[in-house]
Amino acid sequence: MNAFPKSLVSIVASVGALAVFLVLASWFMVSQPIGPTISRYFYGVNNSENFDSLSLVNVTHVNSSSDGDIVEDSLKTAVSNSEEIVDQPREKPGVSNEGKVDDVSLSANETVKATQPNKEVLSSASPVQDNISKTHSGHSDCDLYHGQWIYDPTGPLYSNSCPVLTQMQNCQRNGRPDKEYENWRWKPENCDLPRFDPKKFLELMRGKTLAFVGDSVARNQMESLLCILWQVEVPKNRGNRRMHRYYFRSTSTMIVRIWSSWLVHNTPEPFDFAPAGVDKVFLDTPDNVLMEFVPQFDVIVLSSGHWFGKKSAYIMNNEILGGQLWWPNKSRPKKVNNVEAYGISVETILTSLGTHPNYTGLAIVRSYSPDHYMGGAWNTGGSCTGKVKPALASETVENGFTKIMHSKQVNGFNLAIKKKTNKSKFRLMDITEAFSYRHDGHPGPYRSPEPIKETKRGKRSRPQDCLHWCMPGPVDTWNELMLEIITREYEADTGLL
Ligand SMILES: *[C@@H]1O[C@H](CO)[C@@H](O)[C@H](O)[C@H]1NC(C)=O
Ligand SMILES: *[C@@H]1O[C@H](CO)[C@@H](O)[C@H](O)[C@H]1NC(C)=O
Ligand SMILES: *[C@@H]1O[C@H](CO)[C@@H](O)[C@H](O)[C@H]1NC(C)=O
Ligand SMILES: *[C@@H]1O[C@H](CO)[C@@H](O)[C@H](O)[C@H]1NC(C)=O
Ligand SMILES: *[C@@H]1O[C@H](CO)[C@@H](O)[C@H](O)[C@H]1NC(C)=O
Ligand SMILES: *[C@@H]1O[C@H](CO)[C@@H](O)[C@H](O)[C@H]1NC(C)=O
Ligand SMILES: CC(=O)N[C@H]1CO[C@H](CO)[C@@H](O)[C@@H]1O
Repeated sequence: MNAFPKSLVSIVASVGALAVFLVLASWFMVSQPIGPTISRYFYGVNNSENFDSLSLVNVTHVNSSSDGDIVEDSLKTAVSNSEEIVDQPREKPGVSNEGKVDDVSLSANETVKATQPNKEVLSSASPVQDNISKTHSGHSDCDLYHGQWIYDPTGPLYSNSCPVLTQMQNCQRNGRPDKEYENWRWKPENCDLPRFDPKKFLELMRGKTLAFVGDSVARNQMESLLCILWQVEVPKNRGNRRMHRYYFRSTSTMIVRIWSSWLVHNTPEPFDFAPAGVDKVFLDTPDNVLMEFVPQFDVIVLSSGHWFGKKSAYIMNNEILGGQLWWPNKSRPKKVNNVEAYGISVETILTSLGTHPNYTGLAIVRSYSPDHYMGGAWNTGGSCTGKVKPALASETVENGFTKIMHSKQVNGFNLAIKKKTNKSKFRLMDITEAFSYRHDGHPGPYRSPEPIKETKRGKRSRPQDCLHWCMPGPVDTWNELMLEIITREYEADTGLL
């Protein structure tokens, strides 16, 4: 067990099976009206060597979503897909586990594609991008998501003294000795991605509201954006019980964050044969808190994925169709595993946005964020220590789990586009490939001010964070991509191209 400085711990309960590590977290909150409680922990099953299947998750809701946000956050790691993978041969850590998906009986036709994630990723992503770019002209056609990381001595967009920066992502303050990871810029093949211009962003978002909705990785991006904007204006904290809100008075711009682990409805309450202690995730029902506020949001950035590693029951049509790390009756056919569940959840939330009578905004789906645990899983000494530069293409290790999650997400996105009826717009911010190179961008052991204890490898060591992103760091690029998407959208609309 670990103890972090500023924080606290609390919670957690649990139940179930396997090992639960309670890790504390610290949270740095600027004048939040209601002090959120944050708990963080890693937990997961023993799925040792197969780091491919690692995913991170966690959790927390302080109080249920019905009373709001008190969003808390926690980081937990769980081995994903584990039920399907646990029996896999250990000697092939680099081999993707998509084959396992086949073991699950799948009812939907689309699931068949799971066996060919590589092709699916490429082929399904491209058409979306093609379509999008048709609405633009000139430089706006440029594909932002294929390219390379180039060294840029200009340095980061803000310093780590930013007041909203969570301790766990403040790698420099936690003693990380190298700093070069802050100085790489993403260079799309055929154009340049402009350095973030905070004034331009606020001007574009004049009178508008941008909402980050999702998990702790959504928080990571939101804090990056706030730190960037902080350089030109200190916002007013207008958070309330249901959401974090920061208001920029100069342009009447609101930046909001809503916690939503899966983006769809979920509850810990017992349901049918699923007891308390396993989360019930209603894959065909959108998160009602998000949907309540949707009409107020001009831009929504959706972030999800890693919670599909958490122990859960998956429900559709009020029937339990599958589960993750939970399936008590082996003779009952399991129709939905966590990978399928992810794709379905993406389709559900986007379809709800795209058919909402009053939603006219832009929904940006941030694609699955890759993690980089090497030499083990998060809970068996997996590490990203010592990575100080982006990987070369030749060095990247294929992560089968990331690949299939990405393909399911893209598939859900494409299916939802087909069902759209209102004036909203959907854009896929496809960062997965670019960020697969950034094994150097995670806190690793420097997720707390006592990293020494964490640098030793081995099963006894404290888990590293090779999932979230240091700030400043590569995650800032997500906001540059987001600004580029918004720019293209708004400038196209107003004919300013
Ligand atoms: C987890 O690891 C422990 C110790 O190695 C072992 O006793 C236990 O059976 C494992 N559990 C699973 C689910 O593999
Ligand atoms: C939720 O909030 C209520 C009232 O605010 C409080 O009594 C309760 O303990 C909270 N539950 C949790 C799990 O924090
Ligand atoms: C699968 O697709 C085939 C042909 O496309 C169709 O006939 C069949 O009904 C589909 N099955 C399901 C479960 O959707
Ligand atoms: C993609 O573009 C094609 C041809 O321009 C169009 O028919 C189709 O409806 C578009 N799809 C989407 C999702 O916009
Ligand atoms: C397990 O599932 C099978 C098939 O659905 C069912 O026949 C059986 O009664 C279930 N057993 C229990 C203990 O629920
Ligand atoms: C949409 O807006 C109208 C008019 O304000 C309102 O009556 C209706 O309830 C809204 N519908 C939803 C689903 O929010
Ligand atoms: C502006 C617009 O097209 N709104 C439509 C959005 O979708 C809902 C539900 O399908 C329609 O009722 C709206 O007219």
